[in-house]
Amino acid sequence: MTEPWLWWKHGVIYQIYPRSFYDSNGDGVGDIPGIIEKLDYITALGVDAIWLSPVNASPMRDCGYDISDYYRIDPVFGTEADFRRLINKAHARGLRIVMDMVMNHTSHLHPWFLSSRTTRKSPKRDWYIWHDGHRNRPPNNWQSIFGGSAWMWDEHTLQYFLHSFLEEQPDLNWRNKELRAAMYGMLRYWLDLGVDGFRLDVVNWFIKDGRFRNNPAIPGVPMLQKHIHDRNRPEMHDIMKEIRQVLDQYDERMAVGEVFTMPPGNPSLSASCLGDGADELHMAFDFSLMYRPWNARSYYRCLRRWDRSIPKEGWPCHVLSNHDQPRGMSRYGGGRDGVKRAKVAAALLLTLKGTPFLYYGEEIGMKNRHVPRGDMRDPLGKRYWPFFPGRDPSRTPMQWTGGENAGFTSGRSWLPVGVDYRDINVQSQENDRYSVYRFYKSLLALRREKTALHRGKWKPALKGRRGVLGYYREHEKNVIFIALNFIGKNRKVHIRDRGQWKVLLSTHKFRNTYFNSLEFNLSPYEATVLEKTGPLESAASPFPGTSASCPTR
Ligand code: ISL
Repeated sequence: MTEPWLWWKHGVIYQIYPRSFYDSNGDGVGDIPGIIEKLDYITALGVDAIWLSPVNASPMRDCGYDISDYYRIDPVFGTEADFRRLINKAHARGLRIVMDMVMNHTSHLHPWFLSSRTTRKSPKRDWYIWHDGHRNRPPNNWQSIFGGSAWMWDEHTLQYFLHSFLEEQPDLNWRNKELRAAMYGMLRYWLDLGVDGFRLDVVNWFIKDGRFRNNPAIPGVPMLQKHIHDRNRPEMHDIMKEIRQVLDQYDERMAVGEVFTMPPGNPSLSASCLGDGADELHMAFDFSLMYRPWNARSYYRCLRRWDRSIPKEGWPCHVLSNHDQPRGMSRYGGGRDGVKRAKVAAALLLTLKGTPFLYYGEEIGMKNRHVPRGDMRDPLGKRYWPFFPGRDPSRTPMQWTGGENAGFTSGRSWLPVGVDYRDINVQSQENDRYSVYRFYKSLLALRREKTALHRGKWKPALKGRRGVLGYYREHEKNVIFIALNFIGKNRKVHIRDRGQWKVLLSTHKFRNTYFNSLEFNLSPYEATVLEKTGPLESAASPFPGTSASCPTR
């Protein structure tokens, strides 16, 4: 029997970086009322849920990934009433809301930490990770991902505390049962309010080695270490099980884990966070594709590895861009070929087996923007300039129009808008049927319409040799074939698969709409989606971004 439609499994999730989506009050920072104003846009795009990067109260040392009150909404984004309004209005449109929960650490200004650091006898002392160290030296060699030792000396109580990120982000002690209970209570608060799910920040870092052993060095790579004792501990699975139990007390709620490793992309570790497929997280990110060069073979290998890692009852998800990484469009090289590659990437993301995550602006092919030092907001950029530009370049405001500030704000925008906003913006792309936006929209509609695309099996057929990736998606009688040409040369698809094949959607104009076998030519950077059909119907001539079954106009 066909499983009922599940929003997080069969739908598509759209990540919003709230500071940069839409500013409703002219203070230069995006806000929740701004997201509410754009709900029609989000619904029309055709996604099923939105994930908001953190909106909780925060001193913003790490742009909200340093929470000082889990129960409040930061005034920069609006009020608790605004957030409730967002939930209600989104739900009225059939859109789900996913909150970003940062529970590995809090802000150094969270009352728990303020209490924890007042005296060693504080009831909150053990909610964080404190240690005497060894003869004026930190307890061990653990390094913060943001640079330097992960231990900070506290003059007042004469102990070190752990911070895997900034020193303004002290790590919580998940071995403490009271802390766990407080966290689960907090999750319940938001679930009771109607939140549909959580993206769990660095979920693989929650538990640290109880004996504080040193991490081994990486031979030949000075300064770096294998993080085996401060991350990826086996005990993390108990926490994921407990989180799942909290969610399972509600209907259709979801948790997706950010599993961040160095080097990035560890599919088996990510997949392990799904447990047996039903007892830990619903989904976990694997970032392998984001770090791959634009190469069909290399993409195929990543996808195969990811597919094989997922437990039988588990469900994968896929992501090409987020607020920490350079935007896909910039990785694909920008320019004319960049746009073509972005469409191939879109077709890939939206036709794979597993939940796709889109990052705001990806649907119009937004690029990274160089952010001058004086405008930088990301602490990483400030710390590592000029060697690393930080993460601001992929967090610039959504480009709505070709007007002032790209239509994002009437004030002075918190980060400069992309230099290309006059050419690349929602308004112009809505009216251009060849645009990246229109292609995404068609793909999203098609994915929703075709059961094979949102639930079917994934069966690779062309494994990236000579630049072409081809795979089937199959669900009961619905059979779909996707052909993706990653390179700027003509290629042939030659698979003897008898039957009638109908082109549903393509980046290119097709002379025929129907084929008797999977034998056809692919133009440079062409992405085409075909469906196995019954007898020949009259051949319509498709054009980019459209299909007979999913017209865009
Ligand atoms: O952003 C990174 C490097 O460019 C990553 O190393 C990042 O720190 C890692 O993906 C963990 O990210 C998450 O937790 C951080 C926060 O700064 C990120 O924005 C968040 O996505 C600390 O909460």
